[in-house]
Amino acid sequence: MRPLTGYVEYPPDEMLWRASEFALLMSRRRTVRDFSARPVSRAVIEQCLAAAGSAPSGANQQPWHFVAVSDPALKHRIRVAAEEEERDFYQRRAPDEWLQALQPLGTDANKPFLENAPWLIGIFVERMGIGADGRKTKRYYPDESVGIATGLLIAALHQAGLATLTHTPSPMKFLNEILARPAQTERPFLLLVVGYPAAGCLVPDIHRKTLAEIAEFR
Ligand code: IYR
Repeated sequence: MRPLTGYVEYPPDEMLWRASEFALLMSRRRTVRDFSARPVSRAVIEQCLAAAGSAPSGANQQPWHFVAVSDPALKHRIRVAAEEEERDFYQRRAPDEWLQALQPLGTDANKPFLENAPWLIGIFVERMGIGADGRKTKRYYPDESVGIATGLLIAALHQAGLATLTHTPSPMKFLNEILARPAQTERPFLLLVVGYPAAGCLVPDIHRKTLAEIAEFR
């Protein structure tokens, strides 16, 4: 154990102001599906990944791995593989109820953003470790941990002025192969598309639940 350092306390009025400012900032985040090809520097992505890596995790195992892809050839391979799965999803696998739920979002099997956007971040969950003796070691709450890290990553990218799309091609096993991640220990969690919104980008006219709808106080 060592003393807590780095903690900052704010006076109550400043605390409320900071909380409100952050809520306002995050209320401006929108998922975007139409990306500009404008490049984004690797340094920005690195800092946002560093923020993601600050997430709390089960037994501090930090069971996440991020693969940031800007290489056009790799992005092309990911697009081809994802669209193949998505065609099967939209044409065969998806139940009507699911397709109806997706209708307001206007999604389909075409995923041009997987090539247009400057960065794709493949996020993997380390489901187990391999000990020095080669035996499997347990991971605790890996999905919760990687979910929290992903939330921090999306918030960091948003506050840097970048748009994201949380993309979940299903199934996404192909990401292990294309991004050369060990399938025995890691499972793809999701693919985050990152960049600037395209000029004239449209978003679905959907609304967030109110505070009263999502929370209560007792
Ligand atoms: N993976 C598909 C379908 C899809 C599923 C959900 I749940 C969404 O919120 C959006 C899309 C796709 O990416 O199109």
